[in-house]
This record gives sequence, C-alpha cells and structure tokens, in this order.
Amino acid sequence: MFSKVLVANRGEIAIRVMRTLEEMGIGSVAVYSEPDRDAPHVRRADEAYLLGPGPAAESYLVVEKILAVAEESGAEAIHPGYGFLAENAEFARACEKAGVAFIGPPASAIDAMGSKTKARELMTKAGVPIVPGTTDPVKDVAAAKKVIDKEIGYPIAVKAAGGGGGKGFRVAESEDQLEKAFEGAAREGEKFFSDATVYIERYLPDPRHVEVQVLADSAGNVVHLFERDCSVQRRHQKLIEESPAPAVDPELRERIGKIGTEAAKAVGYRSAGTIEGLLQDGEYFFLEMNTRVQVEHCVTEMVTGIDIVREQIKIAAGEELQFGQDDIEIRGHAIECRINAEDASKKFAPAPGKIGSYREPSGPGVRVDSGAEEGYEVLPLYDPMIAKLIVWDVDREASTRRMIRALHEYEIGGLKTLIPFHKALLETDQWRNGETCRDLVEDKNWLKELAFDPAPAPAEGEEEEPKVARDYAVEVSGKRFEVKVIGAALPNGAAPAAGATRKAPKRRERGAGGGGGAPGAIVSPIQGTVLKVAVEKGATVEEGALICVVEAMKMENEITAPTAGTVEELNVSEGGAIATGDTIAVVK
Ligand code: MV4
Repeated sequence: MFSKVLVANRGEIAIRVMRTLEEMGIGSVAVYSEPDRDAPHVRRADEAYLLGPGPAAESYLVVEKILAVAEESGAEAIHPGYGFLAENAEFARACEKAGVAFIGPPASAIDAMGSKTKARELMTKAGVPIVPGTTDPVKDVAAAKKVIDKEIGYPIAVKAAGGGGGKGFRVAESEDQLEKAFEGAAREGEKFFSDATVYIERYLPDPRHVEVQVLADSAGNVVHLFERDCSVQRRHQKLIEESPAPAVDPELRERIGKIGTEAAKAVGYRSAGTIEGLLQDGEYFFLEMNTRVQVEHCVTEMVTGIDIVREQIKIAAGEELQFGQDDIEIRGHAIECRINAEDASKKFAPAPGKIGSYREPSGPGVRVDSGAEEGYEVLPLYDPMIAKLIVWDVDREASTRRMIRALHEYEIGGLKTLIPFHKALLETDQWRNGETCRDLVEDKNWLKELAFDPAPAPAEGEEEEPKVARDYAVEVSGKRFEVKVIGAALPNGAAPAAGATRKAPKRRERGAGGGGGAPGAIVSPIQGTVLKVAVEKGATVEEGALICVVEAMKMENEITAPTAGTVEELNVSEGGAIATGDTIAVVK
C-alpha cells in the first residue's frame, strides 16, 4: 500500500479523499493556489504545497507543477478527485511516466470513453444498448438530414463528440431547427473540447437520468454498486441525486447493473467509474461513461456501505476486490443535495462571497461533505458547489423527511445558497411522486418564490480581539508549514496581519443589481468572457430582461436587469473580458 498520496484537487472532494487516506494510515499531500492558501483542504492535509496563481490553468491544471510536488513530497500516487485533471488521459500517462500511480482508470479507457462516438461504437460492439442514432461522426447538415430521414426521425439531439455532461448538446424538433442545432453543438464542441465533431441521437421526450456505479480491479473483477437517479438537474448541472432510483425495480436493477459491468469490461476498465444512461418507459440506453469518482458517489456509499474512494486507492495499489457481486446489497435510501453558492430565484446565478456564520446539520443518518467553514470565501474562480448534504434512511419517504430536517438545521450566513431551493423542491408533489421535476426547475414563477430577503448589512468592526499568540502559515520554498508566533500585539491594539484576521478591504456588494456601485449599476458577480450582449445602450428593458451572457468556469451565466428601466450605460462587448465587480451596465 502507498504511504503517501497527493490529492490534486481542492474543496470538498480533496477533503473527502484525505479522510479516507487518514483512515488507511496513508499520509496526504495537498496542493493549492494562491487564493486557497488558507482553504480547509490545505489545513486538512499532512503537508501542502503552493502551485501558483488562482486561475486553474496556472495551478490545479498544470501537470508539471503537480508532478514536481509529487516528487518533492515523495508521494507515490495521485488522486485527481473530479473535474480538473480527473479525466485527462495525458495526465494519467504523465503520472505513469513519472513513476507515480494514477488513482483512476488506465489512460486508454479515459481516451476510449472521452470520444463519445468511439464510446458508442465500442458499446454497440459489446452488446450494450445505446440511444438510437449514429456511431460515426456526422460531417455536415446535409449528411445529418440524410441519416435522420433514413434512420432516426425527429425530434433529434445533436451532441458534440468531445462533449459530455450536456456540453455541446442541442435539440431539433423538426428539420427547420436542424441547421441551428447542428451549428450550435459543433461550435460548443470546438470551444470547449477543440473538436467540432458531432453525432446525432434520437431525442427522448422525458427520460430519467439513471447511472450505474462500477468498480473494476486489475485482476479483471468487475462489480456494480447499483444505480443512482440524477434526474433533477438544470442546464445539465445535477442538483439532487438519490439511490436507489425510484423508477427502477429489482428486475431492471439487475439488467442495468449488468449493462454497467459489460460496458466497463469492454474498455478494459480499472478503478471506480460510472455508466450514465437514460431510462425511458422501462428501456435503458447507454449515454456515456464517466471515468472518475463522481460528485454523487456518496449516495451509493450510504446504501451499500462501501467506501468508493478506499476501493479506488486499493485497486490502484494493485489489490484485488475483497467482495463479489453477491456480497453487495442495497439497504435503505440515500439522497444528496448539492449546496451551491447560487441564487435559484435569479436563474441560479452564481453568488460568490464570504460565508458568515456556518453550522452544519448532524444527527442520525446525516453526512456533510463540505469544503467550507465560517469565514471562508467562495471564489468566483472555482466551482460554486461548496458542500454536499447527504442523508440516509430506511426508504425514500423517510429519507426525504430527514433531508428536509437537515436542510433546516444547515445554517450558512452571508451568502445565497441552494438550501431554500432544496427545501421547497422536496416538499412538492412532483418530488414525492418520483418525477423528474423538469417542470419545476424551469418554472420562473415557482423559482421566484424562493427569492432571498435583502441581506442585512454586515456590522462594522467585527474584528477579533487581538491575541498575543497567533498561528501563521508560512511557505518555505513553496512548501507550506504552520507556525505559532507568540509576541506582543501591535501598539494600536490591532493583531498582526494574519490572513484570517486581516481586516478585509471594503468590498462592493456582489451580484447583479445588488446595489453595489452607482445607483442602477449592474455589477458583475463573476470573472469571465462576455459571450453575448442582448441589449443596446438606450434600450428600455423589463425587470429580469437578459443583459448579457458571461462565460465563467465553462458555465454560461445570464446577467439580467434587476429592475425595469433604460440602459443608460453599457460597458460590455461580445468577446470582451470582464472582472468581478466591473459595472456591466447602468439601468435606471
Ligand atoms: C438526452 C436527452 C434526451 N434525448 N439525450 C444529456 C446530458 C445529461 N445532463 C442530460 N442529457 C440528456 N440527454 C437524448 N438523446 C435528455 C437529456 C436531459 C435529461 C435527461 C434526464 C433527466 C433530466 C434531463 C435534463 C435535461 C436533459
């Protein structure tokens, strides 16, 4: 077994992995970016190393820097978590080359599943049912027309071959929408994956998203850990996940479990992976395979009692699975709610900022996987998911009640989160009946009811009493150490300038229309690129009208008018960069 493992990630998943490492008696190495210096995942590790500036492209995504830390720290393996480098075959190869174990699948399996057309072809050959459509790339609109008329029929979905998770996904209900859908999918594929290749599937009207968790070791043992239902999602971002899936009976469970293990065998898989699929009228279709540990792996851990991260680590160290398919049982029901710093009433706009008071729920059947704490700043640079709340109980109904109870206990002050959204959704008939809730997550009026009360202004002078003993983090040649400095407080009584107690510069209120800056100013809550500007200077707009679309962290964020009025100032143009706090427009 390894004695030290580097965790190439941040936030809740980094901490999640470190917890298992500690239980296994393995040392943990954190890496961090400059703004993450005091982040919980850094303090949770046995040792930590600075990677570089905040943008992931200069820190968490730099393969050479991460491998250099592995070498310096003596880590024998790297766990990539999810996101960042987790599904980067080149990174997996670079680890191998550097003599460091990659805690994940072989690079060849990442490659095979990374191309969705290749994956569809492989799965067909292995006898795994795929959504009807093409397995070859479709080169242009004319070719698309032909294959749709001959084999598929409308409605259809055009999907980017390099895509996944809904990126580069467009629907055409009829031929007149085909060109727009084709070009949209190709453009997004090019933008996000440098690959404009697309393929075509039959568009299923109201499927459920059901995925199968698999584990495979290097001895050829492959098992599945049953399924998860992730149908509650918005713009392909999952919001709530559960296991078992409400629409799956024991017979179907066995059938899709087998599909999962067959799919894994077909690519010579090793480690934990997920077969994503669509379930429509009792028919199950392979969609794609995620070659990483997923955000929602926890619900499976709760119903099977298996620590998926521990199994990943053991498999990477060459150990064989200690249980077979018949040893794995599903017990009770687990639900996970993603706690994102987002405002559901404002089209799920990112709501970064500093967390004030923070209290996690606890008690029977409650698990919180969090990367946040009191005083933690949710940065617009990274994913807005700050924590996951997972509950277990004997069945779906009890589990729902437990989740609502835990959501009421969860106290996150100072910024907007999805907690009110989850509380409201879990109380609906749609959820109770096990529906996909697609109507609700798109229902503007329903979401508007979740609007937050205007936040009270934070009290001034909320500074800690000066202390004479202080803990500091220092970096020596890029390696992080924690030191305690004991000395006199400064003459004015202020504490020495430690990160945690430094008085923050006065920050403008964040969030569109949050009242920051000049009256009527719409201030950008995020940093990113302006994809689209929907208004002109001098235009009259209604409340909630689209002003512009800002892309940040591969997500498109709609900036809307907080009030009706005239666009008196407009400071953005398509393709331009925008920083947090910039004034986008003034609407009066
Ligand atoms: C589909 C689909 C209908 N037909 N593909 C792909 C990524 C995932 N985030 C959702 N995806 C879908 N792919 C075909 N051929 C519908 C969806 C879909 C969806 C599926 C299940 C539950 C909720 C959904 C919400 C939006 C889109």
